[in-house]
Amino acid sequence: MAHEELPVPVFASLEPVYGDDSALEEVQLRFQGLKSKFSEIFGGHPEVFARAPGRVNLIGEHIDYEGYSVLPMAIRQDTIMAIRKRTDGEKFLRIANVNDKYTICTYSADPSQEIDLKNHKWGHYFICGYKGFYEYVKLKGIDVGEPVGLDVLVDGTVPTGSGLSSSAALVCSATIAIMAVFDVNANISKKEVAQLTCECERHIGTQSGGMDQAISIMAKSGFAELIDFNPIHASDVQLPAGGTFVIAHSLAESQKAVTAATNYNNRVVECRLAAIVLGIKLGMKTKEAISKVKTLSDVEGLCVSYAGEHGHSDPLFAVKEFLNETPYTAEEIEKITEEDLSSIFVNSPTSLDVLRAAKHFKLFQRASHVYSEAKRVHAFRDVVLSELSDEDKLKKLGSLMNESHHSCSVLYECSCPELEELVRACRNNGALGARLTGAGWGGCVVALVKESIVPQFILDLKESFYQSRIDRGIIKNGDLGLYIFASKPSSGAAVLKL
Ligand code: NG1
Repeated sequence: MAHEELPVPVFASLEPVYGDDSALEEVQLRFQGLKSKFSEIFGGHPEVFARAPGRVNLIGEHIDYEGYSVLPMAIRQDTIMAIRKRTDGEKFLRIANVNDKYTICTYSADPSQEIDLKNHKWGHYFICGYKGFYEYVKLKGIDVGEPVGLDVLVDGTVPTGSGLSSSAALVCSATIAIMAVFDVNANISKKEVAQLTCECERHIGTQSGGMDQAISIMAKSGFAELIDFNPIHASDVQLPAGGTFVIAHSLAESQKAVTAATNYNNRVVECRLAAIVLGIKLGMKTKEAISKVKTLSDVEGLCVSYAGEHGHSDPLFAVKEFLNETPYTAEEIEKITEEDLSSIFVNSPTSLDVLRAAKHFKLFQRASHVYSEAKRVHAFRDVVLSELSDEDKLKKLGSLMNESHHSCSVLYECSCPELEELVRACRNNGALGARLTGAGWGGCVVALVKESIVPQFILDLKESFYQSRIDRGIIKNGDLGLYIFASKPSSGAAVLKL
């Protein structure tokens, strides 16, 4: 059976998840710590544990929500969780964290509760999984009885606001912990869990695309994955020998949920508007375009046919022809759509927030990024599968990463000064390619570096980027390993019965 058709695995020891190298001891201590803190806070023992990793996206940024394939790999850093059902009739969810920075959050056990988006709390991510779980079992007609109280303790090592998907690691581990404690996980495929957890995370108010949850659930140790959507499908990508991905934090924290209206969701809305305008210009009836066209992939066929009529094959040909480079005002778009933007997005409160916050819409730039980035993902995979030598493959992959960064920075405008400085520093210190990874506006850079120079690369990057920040007290010298590290593709989510 295909890997993604299997359920999330259940293990009785840590080795199948973390391997048995020197780091295993550290993980064992972490789980022991989780157990003892659980009994300190709640008394007694957890019934089951769950873990879900963060990820680094190698290429394919801001295109998952447009329906295009992406190419991430899971990292070792993860969120682990201990959980137990209450048997005393108490109907509260108590979500605690081993890190005192995150104070205990208490919620009712009512799965239909609304998440208070205006008052952001870390525990909300657990509730995303909780609500999504109940929606799923209701839809599938699975009886899990009346809601009961839950005691939960979380320990996360994915740095937050870093573009490494700490939020998805938390949502995914919450969802599979809840599935495991209600004993329904054995009948649900990873593919379904990936789809479900993506829908779960949307409860936090970001219109996220599904890449992070898909890789967190479906990752395989040793492989990056090409993830396709609609339907979700993962194909293994074996990266060429001799190269290592180094992840480095720009130290600018990206607060995705808080800045959604001007950043992340703004881009989702701009892409939809670009797609609708293209649809209309390419001959769709206005009403039809507005109701049917959700993403740029929906009108790619029309763009390609138009390009074909003019001796081209690239959808960008239609973008250049039909979208203006100067930003559009809402009124200018409304002249084309013959409908108010607020009525187009009437069913999406988070999009209405975007419309209220936006001054103008850069349709040409966003569509150009999406179509070109989608092509780069396939070019990346084609290089990996090609007959080139490993050395030549690595060079080409590095160039594609550089092109991707340029597009994110100039066309999609999701970079920031710290990320730009760090990308430059990586390239100056010998990276074959470097780019922002994840949503951007802060967070991490991923650099492709020849394995033989990794230790020197890290030292040089410390000197050129981090030392001045250590001197200014922004980070501690001893914590540097949290902000810059090499990463191998690691394994996906698991349930642990220890
Ligand atoms: P991060 O970097 O984890 O915030 C976000 C989205 C992805 C994807 C990337 C940009 C969520 C949970 N994740 O990732 O789906 O769109 O941005 O490529 O919203």
